[in-house]
Amino acid sequence: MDIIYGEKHIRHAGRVELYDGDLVPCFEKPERAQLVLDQVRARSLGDVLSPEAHGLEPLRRVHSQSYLDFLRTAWSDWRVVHGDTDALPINWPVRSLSQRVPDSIDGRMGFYSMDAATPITEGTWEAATEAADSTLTALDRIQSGRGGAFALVRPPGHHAAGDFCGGYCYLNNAAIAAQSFIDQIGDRVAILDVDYHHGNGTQSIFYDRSDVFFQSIHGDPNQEFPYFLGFADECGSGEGRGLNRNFPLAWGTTAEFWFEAVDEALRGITEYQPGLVVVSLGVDAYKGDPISHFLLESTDYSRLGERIARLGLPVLFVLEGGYAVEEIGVNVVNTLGAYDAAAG
Ligand code: OKP
Ligand code: ZN
Repeated sequence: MDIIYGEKHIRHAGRVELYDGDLVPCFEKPERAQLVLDQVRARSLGDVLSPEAHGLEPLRRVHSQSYLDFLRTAWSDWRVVHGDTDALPINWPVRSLSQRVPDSIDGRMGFYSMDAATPITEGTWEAATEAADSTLTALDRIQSGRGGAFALVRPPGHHAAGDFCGGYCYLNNAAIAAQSFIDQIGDRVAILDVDYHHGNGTQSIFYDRSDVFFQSIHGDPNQEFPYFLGFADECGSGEGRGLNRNFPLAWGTTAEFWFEAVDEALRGITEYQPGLVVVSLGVDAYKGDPISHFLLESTDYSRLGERIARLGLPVLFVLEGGYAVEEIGVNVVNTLGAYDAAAG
């Protein structure tokens, strides 16, 4: 399959995130994408192509203009006040607080974010927009009949909602591509999110929509980030009722139970008959992941790719999380290689 990879992601390299009460080096770092690229090349997965610019319009279809304006200007506004450090929020407009947008950059950091693990740096806007462009370029390749495609991107996207960043995510790459497909083709999209964390951003963007079927398999939000979305009783609303499905699983979940959820989700996709499947491919359900608590083996990712191929549908794979840098490339390419082999 075609792999889309751009180098601007290197410009997004946050220094620290707030983690278990400490400021620690960011888990979501440039090395991740480089190690995936190494494996893509080592195993000759396919042609590695550069992203093509698609402009801001596809981003506007998913994110609010005010959020995009914030993201584009946040670091330079922050720099004026705080100097040459990464921008991090520290206060959020919860419950009884006002939902008006404050003037100050500190206030806006909290307004447009959900956690203190998602720093905005000098290169964040460039990297995030390039990731969206890569994902849209991967979609173009699929539409020109090239089979599956892989957007090898960072920063990831599935926690980013219409108007906030969080969970290392700024622009929702998977949602932007799904919406672009709908705008161009008018057919339905199924999104399967296998990242260890619930894809709260993607869920919220399409929650009331009948043209996008979102399913996520993840750590139970009673135990795990993002804590405030991803429960099993979130089924979609209005026209989207029945087209949102969550599979929250406990810490310690092994492949046996994880694949029960995968198979159930794949049955749902077959029934829905979409024109495109987008896979939010985080590989942090892997047993060696430093911030996660599932127990998948590297070989399980080959099983995943094979099962996805059996759908017989065009599939756009988008990289999300995965922090065990030794194995992230192996796990990703196991998935994609097995998909290619089984899809023929
Ligand atoms: C991003 B992606 C829990 C800390 C959680 C944020 C995790 C973001 C994951 N102790 N910090 O879905 O891989
Ligand atoms: Zn994750």
